[in-house]
Amino acid sequence: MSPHLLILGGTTEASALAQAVAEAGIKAIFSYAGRVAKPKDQPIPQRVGGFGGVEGLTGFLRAKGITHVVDATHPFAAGMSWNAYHACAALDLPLLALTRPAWRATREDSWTHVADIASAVEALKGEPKRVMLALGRMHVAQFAAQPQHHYVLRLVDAPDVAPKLPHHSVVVSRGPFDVAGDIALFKDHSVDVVVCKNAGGIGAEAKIFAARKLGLPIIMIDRPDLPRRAEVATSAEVLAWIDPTG
Ligand code: 3Y8
Ligand code: NAP
Repeated sequence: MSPHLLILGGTTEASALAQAVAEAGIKAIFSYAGRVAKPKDQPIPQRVGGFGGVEGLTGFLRAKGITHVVDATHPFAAGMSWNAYHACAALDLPLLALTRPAWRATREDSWTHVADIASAVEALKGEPKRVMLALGRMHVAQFAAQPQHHYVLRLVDAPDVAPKLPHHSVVVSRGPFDVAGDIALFKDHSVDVVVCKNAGGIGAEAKIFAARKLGLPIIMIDRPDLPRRAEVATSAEVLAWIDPTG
């Protein structure tokens, strides 16, 4: 039976895989959660929106005759990854994760590792600072617990309601980002500290190099627990997994 792939997307690597799959002529569907107004267009059929939990995903996989699932979601999209793991186990479907290694601090870096968003908020206790919140939109409200800072918020879409932070600036910008741009951003906003997730990958790493160049400390949120599943780092490995005969 010829393969029919579901790519759970939303990352630079997922988009690269969609390109490779289109070029290889493999039948596939690309899936977005629908978190942003206009997700990037893909060269293969795409769908937007949740599936309705494990049950909804299982039903989708059956109805579409999906033969392979690639979890190419962001390392912090743990809910989707766990749902994919359980749905594929229920249907005995092959599941592969397309992941990217976590960033690692060098001797030139000054990182404070924290376990989650709440710990990052806690780590911001103290004197007012100018804080670059490179976390997107979904977790901004939690930082109202530390209202003394001026927050620089980088968001994919302009917020429809003003963030509930007394002192903040909004920068509407969708990545992938570049080092020169992030250095300029940090300088223009006199950033003192950067808060980010250990996303890994190339689309979000500019801020790591920019902070290093400017000697800025980083509060680094470590990754959540993800299911144990087969993992690869490149589109070529995914294609080989789908068709080992090449
Ligand atoms: C909807 C789909 C591509 C994919 C591009 C990558 C790189 C640029 C860097 C900073 C960090 C952040 C955020 C980020 C990056 C890539 C990648 C990546 C971080 C898009 C996209 C979707 C999303 C969802 C969005 C979240 C938000 C997180 C902004 C597309 C552009 C902070 C993650 O407004 C919202 O609700 C935004 C929600 C989940 C995290 C959050 O909590 O707000 N990504 N980002 C996906 C869907 O609907 O399924 O249009 O491309 C994808 C990308 N965002 O092919 O070019 O691969 O990581 N995305 C983080 O890393 O911390 C920005 O500002 O430095
Ligand atoms: P999440 O918390 O793991 O997932 C929450 C729910 O959103 C899932 O249970 C599922 O709903 C739906 N969902 C998530 N990803 C989906 C996808 N690719 N296709 C269809 N439904 C999806 O997810 P998240 O952290 O909000 O991430 C959402 C999307 O943004 C993902 O595509 C992810 O790759 C991308 N992204 C996230 C981050 C981040 O920082 N979290 C960063 C960059 C990109 P149902 O249960 O109804 O199926």
